[in-house]
Amino acid sequence: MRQKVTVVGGGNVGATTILYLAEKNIADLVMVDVVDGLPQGKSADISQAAALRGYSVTLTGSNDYEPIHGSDVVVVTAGLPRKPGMSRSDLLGLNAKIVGSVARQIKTYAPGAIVIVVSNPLDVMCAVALKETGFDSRHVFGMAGVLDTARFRYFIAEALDVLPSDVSAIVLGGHGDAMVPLPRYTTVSGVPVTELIAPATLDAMVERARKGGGEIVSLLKTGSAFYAPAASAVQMVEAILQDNKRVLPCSVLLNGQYGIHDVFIGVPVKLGQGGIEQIFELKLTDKELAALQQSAEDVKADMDALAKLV
Ligand code: A3D
Repeated sequence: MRQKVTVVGGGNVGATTILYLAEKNIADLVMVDVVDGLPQGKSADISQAAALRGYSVTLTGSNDYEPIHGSDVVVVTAGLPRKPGMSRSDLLGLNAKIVGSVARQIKTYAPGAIVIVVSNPLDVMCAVALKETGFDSRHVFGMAGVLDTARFRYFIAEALDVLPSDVSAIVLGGHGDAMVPLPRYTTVSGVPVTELIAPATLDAMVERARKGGGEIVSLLKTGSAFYAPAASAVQMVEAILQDNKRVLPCSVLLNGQYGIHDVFIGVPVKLGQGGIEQIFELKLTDKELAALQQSAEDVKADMDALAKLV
């Protein structure tokens, strides 16, 4: 039997995730959205490209959750995106309501699923999804580090005029401007990037990676990035479905690792059929650790702010 993936939210990120997944031809797909006709229309449109793009998976669009039954993975992209001038934290109250209601439906209709959260503010929405599903924390986590890392890798590749996939990097921390790219762990086919790029230039790239999401928001004006976010979510889905044990940065619940407790934050993990199969604890410098812990404090502040809203 073919595996099954549901994407909740059929907007920019959700529909692009479905399209990229269809092109991988690895799972039957369900798109759920509250807007009448939207998931049905987009699913039909993507289905009708099958003969041209060469995929054979089935696509179902729905406003209710019955069709998600038996999903192996559910990707949650439901919620409002940022507009210019907004921080991700500005989305807190509205998106918490949306993600909470989606999580309760997942619990009812797909209790065996692994849940990948994409909605912002990412790390707090992971906590909402974990609470409302009641799932094992190895089965609820967030996509942010893969995207933040992809941006950093691209900026480095662009500067060095090398293949972006040859750049290997790690970005730790919450999905916000305090995220922690680690040049010390960044290489180009094994060559430390610190030997290839001057420190000041590298610092500027770190800063650009931190603000990468905002850069796209200010260009688009009506929403936020979606091609690279969707590609990032698809890489995580593929790692789970194919059980290929990829080491990727994901937002996961920490219970003492890096001196951080009860907070979702981005760290490198092993991703496979069991979800988060291992959390890697890197040896950080005092400065890097302080930056990661500060980023965790920012996530905690958002969680406290949310607790006061509800
Ligand atoms: P958008 O194109 O507006 O799509 C959101 C979709 O969610 C719309 O089609 C809505 O109808 C739908 N929706 C709203 N409420 C519900 C609900 N209760 N159930 C089902 N569907 C619902 O936004 P987008 O796709 O650009 O972004 C989606 C979310 O992802 C936003 O919160 C973004 O901030 C977030 N996002 C996160 C990242 C990360 O790296 C973490 C990157 C890009 C976007």
